[in-house]
Amino acid sequence: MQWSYIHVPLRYGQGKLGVDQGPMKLNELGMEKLLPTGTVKQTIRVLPESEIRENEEHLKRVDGVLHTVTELAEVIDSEIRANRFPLIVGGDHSMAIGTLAGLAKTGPFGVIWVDAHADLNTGDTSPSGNIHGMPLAAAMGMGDIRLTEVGGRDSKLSPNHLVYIALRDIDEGEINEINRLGIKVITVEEVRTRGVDVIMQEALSYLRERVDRFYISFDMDSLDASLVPGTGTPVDGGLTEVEAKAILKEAMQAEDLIAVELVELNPALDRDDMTAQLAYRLCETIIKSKENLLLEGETV
Ligand SMILES: [Mn+2]
Repeated sequence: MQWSYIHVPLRYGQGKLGVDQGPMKLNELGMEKLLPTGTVKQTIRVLPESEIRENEEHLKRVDGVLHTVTELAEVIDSEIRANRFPLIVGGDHSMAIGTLAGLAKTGPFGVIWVDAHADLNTGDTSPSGNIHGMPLAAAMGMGDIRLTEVGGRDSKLSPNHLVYIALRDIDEGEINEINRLGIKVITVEEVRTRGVDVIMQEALSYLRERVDRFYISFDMDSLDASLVPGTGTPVDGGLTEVEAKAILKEAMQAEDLIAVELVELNPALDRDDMTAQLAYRLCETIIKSKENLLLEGETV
């Protein structure tokens, strides 16, 4: 299996400076050494700020987001078709509009979304107008047509092909949608009381009853706020490092996993690189688990 390492230095999906520096920070910490020989590396283009024209209150910097996710969708499509395994690092979570659209071009798939937030807002329900809170709505065909039509008109994701893990800061409009659509949610409490092995087996069986492959999108704010000062919207009551690694390890060892994404590392907000170092260790777990370089029970 050949890896495809994709940088997405996008920050226009939210308002804070610095999240665009996440991918380069990981490189500084030594990502190049972790990547297996033969990995194909590329960086998705991002518009310079001087070229951003749109700043609609309900969809901020939408042209900046669209520019990058449209290209990312094409890249993901071609990498999957080339039989490579994408590791996509961001960047804010609006980039997932591109990942989801690109994967959809290659057929149906399931999603494990590890995040404090549901990212299920539309321009109409979002309190902030930040597009990083909208990727799953867009993929399900909800919201502004410019976002839902990235990578084609059809809906990219079915609500019952999605499992949330670590959700705990949900907007009212999102709660209504999760209930209406019947989306599966696994809380931090369940991860802790039932164990990662059990909840991951449950998540994977749920998806496998419906689709034959899946991807995992990991937002740094799924971790507890005390561990991740270097992310834009930290939330208390999140995952421990051990839990996060165990979730990633279980996912990476599944043969039907087709891509992994790590988002919302913001080095400008970080304290002594602690969030960046943690993100780096998660990448180490991601790569070594798939390459079978971890010993049984070891989580790096
Ligand atoms: Mn997110």
